Amino acid sequence: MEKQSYKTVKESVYQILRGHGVNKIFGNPGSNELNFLKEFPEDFDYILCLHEGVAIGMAEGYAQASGLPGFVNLHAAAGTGNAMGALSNSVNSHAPLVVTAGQQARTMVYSDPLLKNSSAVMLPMPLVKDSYEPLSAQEVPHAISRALHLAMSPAKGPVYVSIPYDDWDQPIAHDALHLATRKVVHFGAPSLDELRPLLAALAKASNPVLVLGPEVDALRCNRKAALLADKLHAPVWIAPSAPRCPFPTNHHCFAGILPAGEASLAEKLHGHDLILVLGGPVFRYHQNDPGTLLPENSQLFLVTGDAQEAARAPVGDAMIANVDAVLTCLTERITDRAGDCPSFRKPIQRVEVDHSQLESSAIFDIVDAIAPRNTVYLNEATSTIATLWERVGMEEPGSYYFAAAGGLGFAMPAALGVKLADPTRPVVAFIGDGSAHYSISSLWTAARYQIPVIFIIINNSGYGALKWFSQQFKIQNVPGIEIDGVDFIQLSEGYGIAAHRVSTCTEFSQAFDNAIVSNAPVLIEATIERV
Ligand code: TZD
Repeated sequence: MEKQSYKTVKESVYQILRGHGVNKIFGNPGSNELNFLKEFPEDFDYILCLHEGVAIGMAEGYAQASGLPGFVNLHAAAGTGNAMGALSNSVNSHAPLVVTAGQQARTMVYSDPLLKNSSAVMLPMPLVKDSYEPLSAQEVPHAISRALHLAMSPAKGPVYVSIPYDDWDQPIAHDALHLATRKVVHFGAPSLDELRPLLAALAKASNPVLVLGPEVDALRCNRKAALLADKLHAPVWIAPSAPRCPFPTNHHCFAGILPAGEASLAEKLHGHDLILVLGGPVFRYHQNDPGTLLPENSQLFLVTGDAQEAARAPVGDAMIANVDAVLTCLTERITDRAGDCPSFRKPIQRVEVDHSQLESSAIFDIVDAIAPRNTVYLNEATSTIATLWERVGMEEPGSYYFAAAGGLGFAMPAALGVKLADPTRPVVAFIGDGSAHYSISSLWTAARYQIPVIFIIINNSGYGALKWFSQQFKIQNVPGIEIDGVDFIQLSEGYGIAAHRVSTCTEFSQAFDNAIVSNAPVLIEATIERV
């Protein structure tokens, strides 16, 4: 029995996927992929995405929220090309993806046929951790097994494998049988001796500050970070350009999200003698705002599981280690500072919910008041990011996802992947009327598989973030930043999703309330003033 189920390359690859907990394949197939999909096993789901960027975004959301690898099935060079924008986010967010693409048959490639992926290994570089095309059919199971282990090892990331389609029905090599049960584990906890310099620096610091990056949330050690902040009486900032929320935003130590410019960031950290950065880059800037990297008289210490991030940091000492393990040790060893921990949270003036015209702050206040506390948020209404961080409480680990390289088209599919990974948590995606178009066909996948995500299109009739940047740059009359004449209700209904247009606070509040109880995919178009 056992032997029969491992007879072909294809059967052994499905068995390897089962060994890694993979039972969902996100993809958009072509003729090169059909051999892999024929007699599709009953214990797997094929999630059809109508564009490859959607397949990658959805696999990324699924992988980040489930902790399992995301497996993607693309079509040759054209499918890979369409996926590249989305891959730029995945490589930056350290999403553990195995991205496969069908290659033409080995027996045909010599003649440069249609659908040959020439230089397949080079194509997705540098947006993957590794890229490979097996040299024989018998190597395919090993290539997939290696890709899965590599994608899941720190620092995690996407791995690409190109597979000729006549490989799938070939017999396997006998030693492929071992691959489905192989385990690769990673520890990376420093010894107490190795941590002593950091412990001593923290004990000596008179005014320490914590800056948290996405690894804290990925390792689900947000509450340990809160405990450490409490013990140190330290404010907690989220590292700039945050793709995740590593700290409960309703906690009294939460100071906010750091600005993404050198001078403005250093100004926020002014007065702190020790800056401890946990699990993120130092720093991911966006605005060109030259200045000193750190305030005067302060020392920076970075703890990260990513050797590249440690090496790249332009300032401060770094330790490459598992951030969760380091937090465990620090919280056990650090003694509480005397007195009560002060509050660093800024108070918020909430918007009155009445018949007045909606604005983005009202949208976030209403959502915050109605949504259950464990709701997961995604934001791609790019001019509203700071407002969301101020107004929406995010308490549990895994409460927020944002495109890690800023590539639009991430939030709609990622929301679907997040919901598939954990159907018990409500998922709300705020999408700009500009961003919506990069992955609009996500709506079809939401309808087809009945994935109950709430999409809120914040419609300000244009590229609001670019208008803000043009003001900063003092550039006038920029073409190409106004969008008019899109009917999101018709688009949404055309893809099979119920949709409602609202423009006042009370209308939005009612529509959102209904959406939360409906447990069905829904789109709310919230029209706000043109920016
Ligand atoms: N293309 C891609 C794939 N990613 C990008 N980040 C951009 C273009 C450039 N871009 C931004 O960085 S923000 C933005 C663009 C076009 C405007 C998005 O407009 P929106 O949201 O309507 O979605 P706001 O709130 O009006 O900014």
